[in-house]
Order: sequence, then structure tokens, then C-alpha cells
Amino acid sequence: MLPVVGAFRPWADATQTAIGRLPMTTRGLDPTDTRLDGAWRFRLFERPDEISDDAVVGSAAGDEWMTVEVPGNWSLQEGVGDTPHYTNVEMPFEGPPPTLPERNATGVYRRAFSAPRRAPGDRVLLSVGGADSVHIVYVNGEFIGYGTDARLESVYDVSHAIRDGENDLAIVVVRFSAHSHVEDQDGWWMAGLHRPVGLMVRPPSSLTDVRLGADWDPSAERGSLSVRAEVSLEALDEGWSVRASLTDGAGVSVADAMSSVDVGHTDTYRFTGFAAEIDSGDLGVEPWSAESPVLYRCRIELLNPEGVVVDSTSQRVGFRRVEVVGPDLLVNGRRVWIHGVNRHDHHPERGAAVSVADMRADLMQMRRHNITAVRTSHYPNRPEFLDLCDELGFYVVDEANIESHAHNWHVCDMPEYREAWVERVARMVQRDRNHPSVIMWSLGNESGYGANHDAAAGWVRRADPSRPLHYEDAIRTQGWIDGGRHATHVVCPMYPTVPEVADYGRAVAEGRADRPFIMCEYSHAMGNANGSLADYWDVIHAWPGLQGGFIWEWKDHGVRHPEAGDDRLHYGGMFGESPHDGNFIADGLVSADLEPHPGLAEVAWVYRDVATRVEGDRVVVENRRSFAGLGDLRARWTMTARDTVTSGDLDVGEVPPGQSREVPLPVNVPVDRLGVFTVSWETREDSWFAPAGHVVAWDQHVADLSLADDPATVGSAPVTSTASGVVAGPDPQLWRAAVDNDGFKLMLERAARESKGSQRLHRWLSQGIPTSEPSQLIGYQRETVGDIERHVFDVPASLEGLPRVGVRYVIDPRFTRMRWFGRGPGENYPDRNRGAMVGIWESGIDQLPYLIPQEYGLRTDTRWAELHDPDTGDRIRVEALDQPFSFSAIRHTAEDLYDATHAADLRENPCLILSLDAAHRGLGNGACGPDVDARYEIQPGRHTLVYRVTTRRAADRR
Ligand code: IPT
Repeated sequence: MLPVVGAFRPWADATQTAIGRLPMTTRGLDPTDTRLDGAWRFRLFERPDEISDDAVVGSAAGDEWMTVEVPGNWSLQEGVGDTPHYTNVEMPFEGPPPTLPERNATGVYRRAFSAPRRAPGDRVLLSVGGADSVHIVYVNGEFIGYGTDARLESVYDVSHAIRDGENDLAIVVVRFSAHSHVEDQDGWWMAGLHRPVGLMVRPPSSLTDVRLGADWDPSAERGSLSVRAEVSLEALDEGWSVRASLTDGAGVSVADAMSSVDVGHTDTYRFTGFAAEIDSGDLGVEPWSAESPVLYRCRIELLNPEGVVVDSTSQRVGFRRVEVVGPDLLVNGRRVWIHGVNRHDHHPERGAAVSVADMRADLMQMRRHNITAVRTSHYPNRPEFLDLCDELGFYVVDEANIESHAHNWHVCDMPEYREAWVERVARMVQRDRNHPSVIMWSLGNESGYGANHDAAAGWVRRADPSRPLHYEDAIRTQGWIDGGRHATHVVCPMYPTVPEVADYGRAVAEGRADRPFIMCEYSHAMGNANGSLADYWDVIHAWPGLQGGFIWEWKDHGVRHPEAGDDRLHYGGMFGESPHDGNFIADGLVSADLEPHPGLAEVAWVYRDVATRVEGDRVVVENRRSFAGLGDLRARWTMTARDTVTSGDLDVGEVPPGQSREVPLPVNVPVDRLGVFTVSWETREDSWFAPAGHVVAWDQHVADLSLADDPATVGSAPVTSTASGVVAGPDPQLWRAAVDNDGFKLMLERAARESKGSQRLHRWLSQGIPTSEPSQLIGYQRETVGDIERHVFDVPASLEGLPRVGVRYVIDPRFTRMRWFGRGPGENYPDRNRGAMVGIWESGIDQLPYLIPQEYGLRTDTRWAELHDPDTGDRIRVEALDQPFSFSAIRHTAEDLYDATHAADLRENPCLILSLDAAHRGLGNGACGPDVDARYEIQPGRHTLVYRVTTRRAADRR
């Protein structure tokens, strides 16, 4: 049995949140401290009660011991044999809380370490960065402590247990605990020591905590800094003092102040010997914002009565004020747009054990796509994440590690979990309060709304009134207009429809609503998704009170396992686990390997900082930034009309933040034939996220594409009458390999039963869309006159909302390049194409960008498309003769895509499949949110597709 705790089993007791753990402070492990990362000895037991006491003391050299990496999730490490388990809402074992599963894998981590260099009286603190789910610490066989909350560090004083020379450290990690019921986030259940472990040495008298209040007064344009240093003194003598010195980025002193630690009782009941407070007002400093993340450094020193510095720490400081004023969330007195995403700590091989470089890579990829806000869904990240956000400029909603989704309405009112609630929220605040990037505290995710929330909110309201509170379920359960005010200062719903968002804006405009509206989750990026993203932002820009939101989510959580035998990214169920939620875990804007999915281009466009539009003979430039001008950007314009392209620089002068400026249109936009006027904004200088010339924003003014003249028909080459290169077709086509938003093909049964996600796929299956001859379902006629093809489709009312209406060709695979005039360069869909520019594009054949095979590769608003054989110079060309069409040319049929369950299992078709659509269904957000908007549904009635198809043999040109 485990020494000391084995008999009373804290892991099974929700009231037991910690034993022997020190209070959380802003002073965590820093780079100069001793790290205990690397190879540890490791042994896995079936359950915590089975661990013999000799497992945590004595030799760890026997055969039953293996080696694992720390930080790491043992569930992803070789030889351990305890694999990940994916569930979203459900618990991976039966409830109710605090029930635990029969088998409860428990790992014993062991390693030797040498006592760190220390002077007599110094204390040695052990920091356990993150253990999933709970952990127990022994040093040299002596019980040290017990800690919960898998996503925050636990610090223990181990001074008394350490001896000179070599020491032995054992950390027992229990995979499931009573606290797992409040860590039921949508993600992999993976266990282990996934964050760094280290030792900190502190002098006998020390600064235990340093709290900084760095405010910026926008009206006075001055900063102020309050420093509260908590001290622990060896002896309560008079004469101790604390000094705070503020320096700017260049190391130049800005302010210096001192305060004594008053160890006397200054008045009845009040003892001040535990802290020193310093207030410096009226500082001539620059403010911090995500647009201009100016940081200072504050060095705090503890001086003994002789004036000698005995301890010191330094913290970064950003001066800024966050407040909710009426329906606006203000940073330094101004409204800011929340161009956000939800981010999990995730790495495809290391799971939750992300490195600082991984986090930086995430932020760089985000910033390249104009994302400047992150919700740390659904737990506090490594502290270095916030350091990066402070430094690089991101607004952060810092979220407590609380989700009791499976028992939403229950746990939040269970008194035995009250301490867990308050402590998880409070410890996050205690750790992160000095970070300027943190603009709101979130009480967690999907945990209902109960007394435990109000207890936690009450603590924060007193301890850090400088930041607003954020909690979604408070407004979900009690209403957007007036609900949940104690737990949230903002209305932060998930997955509302566009009209619902507009309704809230209208309520603000009419004085019926008075809180800022910031969606904590919206635009679910599962597979080929993010329909209507631009529609959301049209509404957000149009109404007061609406400030943006956080897309769900940043990255897919696919994982590779060293024992899988291949390098496939796994989703739920692939480890044989049950229950599971399949590919609901593959719902990111980027792949698990950080490759952008096509939807990210739409995000970059929608989140752009500068918008340009043509009004009559003027160009109107709108600066959407809150603090900065546009001086760092260069604007270029291009006018494409028929065969002429003109271009130049657009000189708009300075455009103050939040304002618009007009300049004359530099060129005539022809209305009688197709004209495309484009303005793009690119960076003038290299930045941390991209080299100079990086395009951050663009807009187009496009003459009506449906009336347009084709710029490239001029001088078209001679044609052969038969379309050589065409292997088969055209044949009518109604089916697209369902996207995740159409329905979950991998979880058909379950989705039907639980009415999860869009139900459209079920309807299509029952209508026989994937299996029937299209001409048996709809009226279809084809007419060929010379090289002109005319297809007429009559869709009966009963088939409203089809996947697509069009034709398909099978093409000789030697055609490996495509060129087209329409939207591009990346794939785009009717409700996700505003971020795709109209132009003449050229590319190779697309590869499936999604983990789960599904429809991909479409290009909308196409006037003409060509396929080229680069070896022979042969070309197949399709020109729209009435409406522009959508097309894709990929190496898979819809049937192949639909049948395959993993990208790695998808075989390429020997031929190229060219699809031409008169209509194609939008993407919507049906997997977790509103279905396709009616505007992007295929209506019943007549659809026509008329085009000329020609083949040019290279020989014909000679
Ligand atoms: C919502 C969750 O907050 C998030 O963690 C994730 O699961 C997302 O959905 C779907 O991917 S909860 C949902 C039931 C609305």
C-alpha cells in the first residue's frame, strides 16, 4: 500500500484537493532553476491500491521498470501499454461522480537527483508542472504531498526530506480520480507528467509572491504600478524592506521605489509583516496592447535590515486597462475586435506535453492568419504560453481547468466539489495575474451553472477586480440579456446562428442589452467547414455590442503512437477504446502537424485589420485596428480587365485607428466587361511572424461575374472537335462525399440516435443520393451542339437541399496542372469563398487536406477552367457560357472519398475526376452549430449548366 495516503485514498475523494501543497504564486519555475526533465524510471500498476510501498523507495532498477520521458504522456510512450481514450461529453467510465473505474492505471515515476546547491537555511521547493490526473510525491521514501488539477503546477517544500548528495524522487500519478469528473474536456484522456518538473532554491527569508497592478489611464495617458510583495522572513525584525525597480525594454530606469516591511502591529487586528506594498503613479510609459505589446521589466528585491539583497525576482510588466463599459469590452479605453481561436495544448507525438517552441509555432501560424486572441480552452496552459502572448501581442481568455460536461447540472452544485471549483479558479488567477495578455478570467467550460461557480466568481471579484469574468453556461442557462451576471461580465455563447447574433446587436442598439457579446466558440472547423464565417462578421461589424469571438478550434488532435506500426494520425476509436467520439477530435483550422486547412484563408480574410471598398469613384479604406495607424503597411492596387492588367501603389496617407479615409479611385473600373479591382495590403518590414511583403489584407471589387465577358476568350486557339483526354463523361452527379457538417459518416448510428451534428447525411442516404442514378431522382437532359454542352436539371421539391447538381468527367491522368479564372487559389465553397480572390490561378492537382476523407477541392465562381498536360502541352478547357460554375479536379471520386475512413487509407484513382457544378451546397456549421444557411442550400426547380469544352493539342498550335 502506498505509504501514508494508501489507506485513505485521496484520489477517490473530491473534497481532498491537496495535501502539503504551497499556495500558488506568480513565481514559478524559471529557466535558471534545476530541471528534472528527461528520462525517468517508470512502472505501471492496474490501480493505485495495488502499489506496494517499495515501489516508491529503494531500487527502481529491476526488469519491471521501464524508461519514459518527462514531460510526457505515458499513454503515447513506447512499451507502456496504456493507450489514449477519446471522448467529448461522456466520461470514459460509468458515473456518477465521484465514481472511479475498476481499472485505474497508475504510474510510478522515479528518478535520482543531486541535492541542489544551497546555503544553510535555504529552502528547496519541488515544482510538479502538470500531472494527469492527480499525483503523490515522495522524496527518499518520505511522503511529501498530494496535488490535483492536471493543468497547474503544484509546489511542495521538500527541504526537510533532502539530504546531501544523491536523492530519490518518486511521483505516483493516478490516471483517473474524483477530479476527473471536473476535467471532462473534449479531448484525449491521456495520463502522466506532461509538464516540466524542477527544483527551486529559496533563501530563508524570501519573496514568496509578487503581485503587480500595472494600469494605464487612457485619458491621462499615464501608467501606474502597484507592487505587493509577499515575504516570508526568518525572524520578524524591524528593518526589512522591498525595492521595486522598473526598467524599459532598453534597460533604462523608469521608476524606483522602496517600502519597508512593517513587522509591528500597526493597529489593532492588523499585522503587516507578511507583505510590502509600493505604489508608483503617474509613470510616463507606453501602454501595452496586442497591437503594440510594449513590455517593461520590474525587478523586486528583498533587503535585510543591513540593506543587503537576500532575494530577488523579476517580472515583465505591460501597462494596460481592461474594462467593460456598457456593452463594450475596452482595452485602454478603446473597443478591440476579438479575432480569436480556441487553443488546446496539443502535439501529435507528445500529446499535452507541448514545448515552448511548439507554442511559439502555433502563435506564429495564428498571427500569419490575423488571429490575435486565444481562449485557452479549457484549462490554463504552461506559463510560458502567457509569456509568449505578452511578448508577441495576443489577448487571452485564461480558462480554469473545470469541465464537468457529462454531469453538467449536478457537479456544479455538489458541495464536495466546491473546494475544487474555487481552488482551480483561484490558483489560475494567483499564477497568471501579472500577465498583461490575460484580459478575462474564464470559470471553465460546459459545467452547468451552480453555487460552486458563484463561489469561485466571488473569490475572483475580490482578489482581482481588474479583469472581467467570462463564463458561458451562466448566460446559456439564465439568458443572454440578463442572466448569470454574478459569473460573467460578457455574453459569451457558443455556436449561435447569424440571426441570433444580429438579434443581440439589435437589443444593444435598442438599449435592451448592456453587456459585450463575444462568442466563446463559433464556426466549428471540423473537416471541410467554417461556412458563413464572413456572414458572422458582416453582422458583428454592423451592430453595437458585438466584438467577435473564438473559432472552435485551432488544431486537430490527431495523435501518432509509437506502437501503431505506422505513422497514421489517430482519432477516437482507433485505439479500440469505447465509448468514443470518433473524429470529433479532428476539428481544427490546422492539422495536428500545423498544416493550414483551407478554411484558414477565410479566417485570415475575415480577421483582416484593414478593409477597402469602392464607392462610386472613391476607394474607402477602413482601419479596423484600435491603436495603430496603417503606416507599417503598403497598399497596392491591380485592375484586371479583359487582357489588360494595370497596377500601382495606393497612397492613402495616415488612417487613424478605427477610422476610414477616402481616396479617388486610381483607375476606371469598367462595368460593361469583367473588371476586377484589387487592393492588397502588405507588410513593409520583416516581423516576428513573416518576412516583409506578407499580405495581411485585401479586398476586391468585381464586376458581376455572371454577366462577365471572358478576358481569355480573346485569341483562343484552334480546337479539335472531340475532347481528347476525356476518358468518360459528362455524367450527371448529385452526390458529394459528405463533409463532417453534413453528418458523421463514422458515427452514423450514434449521430442518428443522439441527433448529433447535422442530420442531412441521413436524409441523403434514405433518398438514395449516393447510390442511385441521378437521372432516376431528378429530371435531366443533355444537349450537345458542336463543342457546346447544355445540361438541364429539374430538382423535385422533395429533394431540396441536395449536395450538388452538376456533371462529372473522368480525365486522363496525364493532365496534372490546372488553370482557372475564378476564386482561388485555395479550395472555396459557396458559403466560404469571400476570402478567395477572383483571379487567374494555376496549380497542381490538390491533395486531400483533411484527416477524414470527404469532399474537397472546389473552386466557385469560375468563368473558365483548364487542365494541362505539362509534358505534351495538351489542354482541356471548359468555359462557362451562362452562369459561372464551380469545379474541382481531384484524384478521387465522391464514392472513394466517402468509403474511406482515414486519409492514409485513401487510394488515388488512376484518373482525374473533373466535377462541374451548376450548384453546390454550402458547408455550414452543422457538426456543432447551425446548419447551412438557407441562402446556400440548393433549391428545387431548374438548374442549368452551359459551357463550351474544347481540347487543344500542342500540335495544333504549331
Ligand atoms: C463544445 C465544447 O465546449 C468544446 O470543448 C468542443 O467539444 C466543441 O463543443 C465541439 O467540438 S460543447 C458542444 C456540445 C456544444
